[in-house]
Amino acid sequence: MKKLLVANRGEIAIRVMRTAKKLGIKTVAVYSTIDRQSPHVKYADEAVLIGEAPSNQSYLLGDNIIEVAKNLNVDAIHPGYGFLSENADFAEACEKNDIIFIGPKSHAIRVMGSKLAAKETVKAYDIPMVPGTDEAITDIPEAKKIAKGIGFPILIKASAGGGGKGMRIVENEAEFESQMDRAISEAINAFGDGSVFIEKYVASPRHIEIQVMADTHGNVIHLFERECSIQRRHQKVVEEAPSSVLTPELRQQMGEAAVRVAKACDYIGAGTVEFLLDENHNFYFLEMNTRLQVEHPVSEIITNTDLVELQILVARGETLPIQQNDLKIHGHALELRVYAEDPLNDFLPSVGTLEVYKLPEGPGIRVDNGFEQGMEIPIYYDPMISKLITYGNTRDEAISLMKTAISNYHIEGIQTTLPFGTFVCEHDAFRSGHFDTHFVKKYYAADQLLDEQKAEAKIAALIAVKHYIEEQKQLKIPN
Ligand code: MV4
Repeated sequence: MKKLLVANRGEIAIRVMRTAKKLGIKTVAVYSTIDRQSPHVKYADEAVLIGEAPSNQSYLLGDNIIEVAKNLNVDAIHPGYGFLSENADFAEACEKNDIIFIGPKSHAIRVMGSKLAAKETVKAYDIPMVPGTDEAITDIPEAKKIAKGIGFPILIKASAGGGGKGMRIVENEAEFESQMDRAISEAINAFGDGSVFIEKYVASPRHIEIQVMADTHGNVIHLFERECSIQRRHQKVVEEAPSSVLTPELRQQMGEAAVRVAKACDYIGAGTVEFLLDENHNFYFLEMNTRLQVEHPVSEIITNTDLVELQILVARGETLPIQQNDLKIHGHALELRVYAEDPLNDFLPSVGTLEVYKLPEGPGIRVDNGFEQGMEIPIYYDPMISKLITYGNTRDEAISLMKTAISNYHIEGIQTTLPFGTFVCEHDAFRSGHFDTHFVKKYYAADQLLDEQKAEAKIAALIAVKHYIEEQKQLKIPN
């Protein structure tokens, strides 16, 4: 593999190219008109304009990207996350054009893209699943009987959904039919596929996911878990590894289950198996994400690995250089997603220019960044600017360093989720580890930040007064 094209933008494009450079592989960036001056374009050895700003006229045009790759003699395409990363047709088109798609085969992408096909595929592999139906519901009265058997509340999920899209809670029997009708018509509208199924609603779960890695020789390993319960409307904001609730036994059981899920779909490369963990520490398979995820750095840090490097080795047909027994957890890592969103204003996108943009640095701090001072945040794409990652020997160390790093991250011109990160790091529920996926809804309101900011302003004012008094004293030294 001599030349790699990254079909993405922002921090992930740079992240992938960083490892390609380390391995002596030439890099090609693609960009839309609005990204002409973006860091990912400057960072690459070559860069090609592929279209207009809207992603359906640029980053989503698989055929154009493959044309560019062929013209430049590209050996492999890394799709990053989002955009074409979970597009089975694109993975197939790469293969047909003799370009390595850095990811699993299209079969695995397709199977996991359908929640019902996924359940069907892993069924014979002894994977715990939430009680429910495993076929598309066609007979609503029959489904209602099943729902009554499971007990309300239940959840209706669209097979083509995922990541929280196409879900509906049904609180009681009386609203079953109407919610079912709505769920089906929503699924048809959103995904062109009205297949839905039902599951028991797990009321206060934690979201725990297992990182897996598989080579083309049948070796599959897991790289432990990430805890991703701190999310807002299915958008993760803070992730960490390891989770503070898993025992070594549970970690091993979940890890082994994740490996079986990967084996069930002949998985190749980096993947993530999502589980729900209930209050009694029962775990249930939810779905598999067939890409490198945003939050992969926390796993890299606690396992001392480079997941992009492993992806590339596996894509070249090499055997995984590490085995399960080589892996151990080292310390603790935290990640805060820095979004151009205003936590004081319902997390609305905050548009504008990065008038000041200075990254924190130092031991235990990693920033995966896609922007620089003076740039505007385009409205066309995901509003994530960077990921602030901290790590230490213990969870407390990582949290404390996160607070310091946030205060040394200087952003002016737009509002960001940095102050929200401070809120999380200072919250007792987070610090003690007693939280679930309802953390943000349950504890966060804008006035929490305002109170915190007022307290900080007060301290700043006191320090200023102290300085002033000291200065006055020095001025009054008699000669
Ligand atoms: C659930 C659930 C409770 N019970 N399934 C949301 C994302 C998608 N992967 C599945 N999701 C959920 N499935 C059952 N049977 C609760 C969620 C859920 C959730 C899961 C992970 C992280 C955040 C979440 C927020 C709300 C709901």
